[in-house]
This record gives sequence, structure tokens and C-alpha cells, in this order.
Amino acid sequence: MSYYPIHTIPDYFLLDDLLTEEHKLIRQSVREWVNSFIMPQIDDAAQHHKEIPNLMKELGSIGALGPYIPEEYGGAGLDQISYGLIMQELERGDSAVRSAASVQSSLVMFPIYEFGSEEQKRKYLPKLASGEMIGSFGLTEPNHGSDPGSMETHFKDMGDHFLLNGAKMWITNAPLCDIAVVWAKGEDGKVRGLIVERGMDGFTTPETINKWSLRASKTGELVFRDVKIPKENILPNVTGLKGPLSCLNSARYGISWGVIGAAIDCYCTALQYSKERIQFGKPIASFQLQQKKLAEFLTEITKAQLLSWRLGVLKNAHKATPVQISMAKRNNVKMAIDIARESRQILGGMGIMGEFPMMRHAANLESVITYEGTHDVHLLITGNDITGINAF
Ligand code: TGC
Ligand code: FAD
Repeated sequence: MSYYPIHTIPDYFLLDDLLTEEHKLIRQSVREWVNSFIMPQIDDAAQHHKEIPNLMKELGSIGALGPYIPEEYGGAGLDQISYGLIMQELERGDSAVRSAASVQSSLVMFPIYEFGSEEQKRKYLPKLASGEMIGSFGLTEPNHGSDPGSMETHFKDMGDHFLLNGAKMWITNAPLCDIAVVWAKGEDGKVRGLIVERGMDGFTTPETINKWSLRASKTGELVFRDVKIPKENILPNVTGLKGPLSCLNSARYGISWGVIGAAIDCYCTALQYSKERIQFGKPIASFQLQQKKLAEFLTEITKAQLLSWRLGVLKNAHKATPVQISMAKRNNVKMAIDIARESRQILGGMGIMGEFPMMRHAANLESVITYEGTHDVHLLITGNDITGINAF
């Protein structure tokens, strides 16, 4: 259970009036699942750098994998607001949990659904939706992070198969994955998506150890040494960097909602603690300096909620642009990391302890502010949009 009562989760601008009954039911069921399944074990998993047992199957069972993928492929056929609300609730538990769901949904299921053949959709999507199969997404390389267009991973057409060589780095769920959607250049220098399956000769997934962030999530490399890829494993319907970048639009949108959950967990914990902790004969909530922090947290959370909700409405109408998504990802992640850091101070020394979530969220958000486009890269995307001048 969470340290604070669930009814203290804020809805200051009555956003619930803008949600359907279905949205609220979905949010409630994920909220309860996070409280009963994630909260009791997340500190242990993060402290000991281990994954949450059975996480993917559990996420599949609550409909959190590919929520917006149509039901005929195993998804839940929900809208984008539902997807956002699910991400918010999962990240209230931990960014590692939201990461698992967003990689599987937006970075693995989405490209297979959007760019895959009918056979690929039928073969992979239902198993990914149930969590029976775990996917990863390989774009970043040791020498190319913010600039994925310069990637070195490449494949050659050998007649009856492709031969893949190269390496991807910082890949969420690499050590656990059954398949990887890998972006690589063909002999014409154009980026294509390939589905690589565990067990293919020459494909290995070493784990990245000693992280201080996202410790309940497995990160690793995808290494390809002369891996023979059957021709039917190429994603037939996309060529160029817009393929992987379209997946990022979906994942970044989910992150804009997710981090609100992390901020809410910190805010609600700090509010509750500040009313219980007595110093100078009074609850610390009675001091103006503490009230200022709490009031600012709530203001920033409320602004972020409205931004993501509006983005969800635009997404449902197929009107959301990549630059709007960049702005929301950047703004909301910064909001959340600032709240995690400041709210920790409200707990004094207790704020550094595992019983409370602030240090864990703050450390996790150091990854979230870097992955899916760094804080500065998203600023440059906005700068480019408003000036027409590319500053990369
Ligand atoms: P640029 O020349 O601007 O664009 C190349 C082509 O791509 C198109 N495009 C997009 N299409 C869809 N959505 C977007 N957001 C798009 N942005 C660009 C563009 O129109 C063009 O198309 P075409 O048809 O003309 O070829 O590309 P650039 O090389 O200058 O780079 C632009 C830049 C820097 C914005 C981009 O590369 C970028 O976003 N860099 C950040 C990299 C990044 O976000 N990596 C994320 C890796 S995955 C990850 O972190 C997962 S963490 C998961 C978890 O655990 O939750
Ligand atoms: P770099 O690109 O080397 O950037 C270093 C610094 O330089 C940053 O501050 C950046 O903002 C700045 N910078 C770069 N270019 C410019 C410029 N033109 N102007 C000004 N400043 C600039 N990737 C995947 O493909 N799949 C995954 O599943 C995945 N999961 C991840 C999980 C974790 C825990 C982490 C930490 C990362 C993950 N990533 C994943 C990789 C992530 O997307 C990259 O780390 C990120 O895109 C940044 O790349 P980089 O680390 O190489 O930093």
C-alpha cells in the first residue's frame, strides 16, 4: 500500500470531469494493482537491483501491454487517454514498471502493428500483449545516442537472408527479451526495422550492471555478430529514420503522463508526512516554507496533467504533432524530477530511506530525463520549430 490515502491523489482542476467512466475504471483498476502488487516489493527490487518477478505477465493480465492495439491482435483497443492514465498509475509505482509497459507497447508492439506484415502481427502481437513474450527496442548505439541517424549497425542482403552486424547499447529489457525490434542500415544506407529473435546464432544480450537509476529494470546491450535474419523478419512498411522516431512519439507521449504518477507519489507522501511530523511543537505543514513547496508541487502537477490530457485529445484526433509531444515530455519530466528532489527535503533525513519513494523516483527520473531524447534535445526540437533554424 501507499503511505498516503488514495483519496489524497490530486485532481485540483477537476480533470475527472473530462474523463469517461471507462477511463476512471481503468485508472482505478491499475491504481489498485500498483498498490497491491508493486508497492510492497518495489523498494526491495530497486535496492537489490533485481527485476520484479512475473512483471510482464502481470502487466499483460491487467491490459497494460499495447492498450491501444486492436483487440484482434490481443490489445485492448483503448484510446490514448486510457493509455496515458495507465502509464501515470504504473509510474506512480516506479518508472521501471512504466518503462517495461511503454517499451513493450510503444516501441515493440506499435512498430509491428504499424509497419509489420499481417504474418508478423499475428505471430508476435498476441504474445506480446499477454506478456508471454518480452520485446526490446534497439536504436541507441555506443557511438550514437542523440544522433541515431549516424548509426553503424548494418545488414547485407545475402539472397535468401540478411546478415546483421553491429551493437545497440542502453536497451531496456535486453537481457530478458525474446525478440528485439532493431533499427539498422541496409546497403543503400537507409534505416530499416528487423525483428531479431533470441536463439539466433551470433545474437547476445549482455546486461549493463551497477546502475544507480531504474534499478528494478534490466538494461543491456544487443550484440549482433553475423546474425542470419530470415527475410520475412524485416518490417516491410517503413524505410528511414521516421520509422523509429514514430515509435518514440508514442513512447514520449506515454512518458509525459507516466512521470505525473511519480510526481504524485512524491507529493502525496510529502503532504502526508508534513502533517504528521512535529517540530517546534507544530506539524511541519504549518510552516510557510513547507507550504510553499507543497503548493508549488500541486500547481506544477496540475499544469502537467492538463498538458498531457490535451495532448491525448489531440492524439485521439490524430492531430498531435511530434513537436507538441517533445514539449510535453520535456516539461513533465523536469516537473517530476524537481518535485522528487524538493519533496525529499520535506522528509528531512527520512527522505533518504527506502521506506519512502523520493530517492528512488529521483534516481529513476535521471534516466527518464535522458532517454527518449534528452532534456536538451527536446529543447532544440522546440527551438528548431519556432525559429526554423536547426541547432543540432
Ligand atoms: P531529421 O533529419 O530531423 O529527421 C529524419 C527523418 O525523420 C523524421 N522525423 C520524425 N518522424 C516521426 N516522428 C518524429 N518525432 C520525427 N522526427 C523526425 C523527419 O521528418 C525525417 O523524415 P524524412 O522522411 O524526411 O527522412 O533527423 P536528425 O538526424 O536531424 O535527428 C533529429 C533528432 C535529433 C530530433 C532525433 O534524432 C532525436 O529525437 N534524437 C533523440 C534520440 C532518441 O530519442 N532516442 C531514443 C532511443 S529509445 C529510448 O530511449 C527508449 S527508453 C525506453 C524506456 O525504457 O522507457
Ligand atoms: P549523448 O547523445 O552522447 O548526449 C550526451 C549529452 O550531450 C546530453 O546532455 C545531450 O543532451 C547532449 N547533446 C547531444 N547532442 C547535442 C546537441 N546537438 N546540442 C546540444 N547538446 C547535445 N535506447 C534505445 O534505443 N532503447 C532503449 O530501450 C533504451 N533504454 C534506455 C534505458 C536507460 C536506463 C537509459 C539510461 C537509456 C536508454 N536508451 C535506450 C538510450 C537513450 O535513449 C540515450 O541514452 C539517449 O538518447 C541519449 O543518448 P546518449 O546517452 O548517447 O547521450
